[in-house]
Order: sequence, then structure tokens, then C-alpha cells
Amino acid sequence: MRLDVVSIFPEYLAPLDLSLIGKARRDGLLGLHVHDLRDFTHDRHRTVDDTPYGGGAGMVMKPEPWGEALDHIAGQGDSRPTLIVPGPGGTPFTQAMARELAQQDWLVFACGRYEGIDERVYEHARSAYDVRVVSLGDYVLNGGEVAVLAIVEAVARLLPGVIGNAASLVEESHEDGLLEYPVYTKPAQWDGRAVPDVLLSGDHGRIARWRHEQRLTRTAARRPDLLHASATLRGDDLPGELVPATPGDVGELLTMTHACWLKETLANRTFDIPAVHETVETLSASLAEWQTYVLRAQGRLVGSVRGRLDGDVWEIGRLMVAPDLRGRGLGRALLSRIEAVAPQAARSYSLITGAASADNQRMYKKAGYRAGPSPIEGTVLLTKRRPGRST
Ligand code: JD8
Repeated sequence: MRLDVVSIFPEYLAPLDLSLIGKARRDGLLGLHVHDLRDFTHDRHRTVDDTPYGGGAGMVMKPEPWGEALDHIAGQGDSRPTLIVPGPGGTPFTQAMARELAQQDWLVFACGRYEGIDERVYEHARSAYDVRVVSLGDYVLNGGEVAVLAIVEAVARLLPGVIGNAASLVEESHEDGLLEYPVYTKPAQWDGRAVPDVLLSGDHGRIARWRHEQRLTRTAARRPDLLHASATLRGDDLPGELVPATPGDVGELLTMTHACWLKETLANRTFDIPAVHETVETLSASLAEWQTYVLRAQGRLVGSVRGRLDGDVWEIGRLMVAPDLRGRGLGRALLSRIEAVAPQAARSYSLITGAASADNQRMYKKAGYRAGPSPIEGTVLLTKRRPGRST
């Protein structure tokens, strides 16, 4: 990758000689050329700024030096570079943008100062560049150099060979939308403080689960904006009440049904499970037969359950939670909700699950259900008397 930076303070970019970026330059993994804007002036004072048309405080950067500088640089190669112009009003710089820019061959950075660069420079540059105005964040700096230092580091470290252990790029904050987990190193005891036992356990599965939980918890606490509401959903604080399913839900419901029953087919080693063979038509028709409810988090369908009265038994079915949200008590919460909406005539609850669906059976038994013989081979029938309903 080739990088060009234009600034009236070229020494500001000296930190890019250091550390991994400096090494990457020396190893030829990226070429960085820093240009002094004043080299593209022709007056004795090497003037780059002037007073703003229309009046107002401060000075504006003159168009001529910029025009000459950008034309000169564009002439250094055949391809069409991307021109990044940092500015407080630009598109927020993100890890996703860093990944995108890291795919480019040639990036050119224009560091403004004063009140900014004459607007005609942006228009002029579009003839030879893909121009992007990018902001580092919602605060005001005095110029673009600091932003360029940050953007170049964020982009260059994604280039092959720059970071020794590319694997470490995977679990980083913002790489997958979650903040990083806490890290520890020797000594195991310091300042009367211990390293969490799980990290000393050698149980890599447990360590991975703990780290993921830490990332979720930290992100929910510090950057809930990064999380889809569903990510922080827990059974004990279900938002709102269950909403009756409508024909408009059928598409998503079918998709989630098939996704959720994959686990049951694997556990029970059979595809002979009604949910697996559900279609849009059969599911649409079922809405008339079953009281079906959906649970949404910020618009995302994350759970569902249904019930119908069979004599004095409230038959519960299709209790499902989006696979990535299991283990948070949502299934238990949905079960409580569907029990709560059982009609007066219901004196007990029943539901059927796979004979090998251990997690489901464990959850139902914890909720007070008793397993018994089922009319359907390969399944168990779980029943529970409705509280306060004597025999
Ligand atoms: C480039 C001139 C200063 C900005 C009058 C203060 C980025 N996140 C960011 N905050 N500020 C900048 C930034 C500020 C710049 C320039 C970037 C060039 N200034 C100006 C307008 C108000 N002064 C930035 N990226």
C-alpha cells in the first residue's frame, strides 16, 4: 500500500517512523511519503492561508498550494487514489472503515489547519481522487494531523505482515462489535489482587466462554450503543409483554423455527419432527389454531411460543429462543408468560419435547414439569398442574 500525507507540519507525522508502522515501512510492507504543503507555494513567505471570504474569525487555507500538491501526487501513479480529508464534519472513522481502507492500494491524506481548506479544493480533487471527508470523533482538534496518525495506524496494522500474530486482530474491540475482555499477566497475585481462577484453569473452553461473557458485560456497561438490544436481553428483564403473532411474522418465525429445531434434530438424530417440516403455508394456517406469541428486541424476532386449549389442558408448543441468545433464561421467561395467558378452563399444562432434548427437559423440570410417556415415539410428554387449580 502507498500512503501520501500533505501537511504544513510534516514533522507531526514523525511518529509513523516508530514501532510496528515504522518497521512495516522498513520491511517494504507499505510506502509512506510525507509532503510539506509549503513546497507547493511560490511566494517568499510560502503562504498557505488567507482571510475568509464573507468575513469571520480565523484564516482559510488557500486553494492553489493544495491544487498543485494534489495534482503532483496524483501524477506519481497510474491508479486513482482515495483522498482522505480529516474534518470534524466528516463521516465517523470506524473499524469497519479501517478494514475497507486497508483494501485500497493508495491512500492520500490532506491535513487541514486554520478554519479549514477552501471548498474548491475538494471539487478540484474529485477529478483525480475518490474524496472522503472523515472525522475521528465528536470533538474539535486544531488540524488533521492527529486524525491522520490514528487512521494510518488503524489501517496499516490490518495489512498482511504488519502485526506479527494476525490472530490477535480477531478478538479486538470493535472488530466484531464487542469491547475487549480484561487481560492479566504474571504475577498471579499483585497488590493483594488475584488473577481470575478461570484463567489459571487451562480449560480453554471455559476461558473462551468467560472472555466472551466479559466482552458482552463490558460492552453492555460501557457501549450499549454497540449492542443490538437482543444482545443484552436476559430472561429476568424481558422487555414488554409477548405480542400475538401476525401473518407478517410468519416469514421470520419459520426461519427461526427451522434454526431452533436444528439442535433438536441433531440431539434426537431424526428429521421426523413437525417443526422441521413446517412451511409458510402450514405456519400461517397454525396461527388460527394456536395462540402464538412472538418476542422482539429492537425489531429483531428473538423468541416465540404458542398455546392451545385441549379440554382442560393448556397445550404449550414451539417454545423457541434465537440460537445465539440461549442460556440467558429467555426460554424460562417465555414459558412463564405462556402459562400466564392460559385460559380459565386450563387446569394443567402440557408440552412435548424430544426424548434426547436434555437441555429442554432440564429447563421444564426446573419449571415444575414432570416427564411421562408420550403418544409420540421418541418424545417425552411433560405436564404440570396449574397452581391453585385443585384436581
Ligand atoms: C481537520 C482544521 C480545525 C475545524 C475550526 C478548529 C478530524 N474529529 C475532529 N475534530 N477536529 C478535526 C479536524 C479539525 C481541523 C481540521 C480535522 C482542519 N481544523 C478547525 C473546524 C472549526 N477549527 C477532526 N478528523
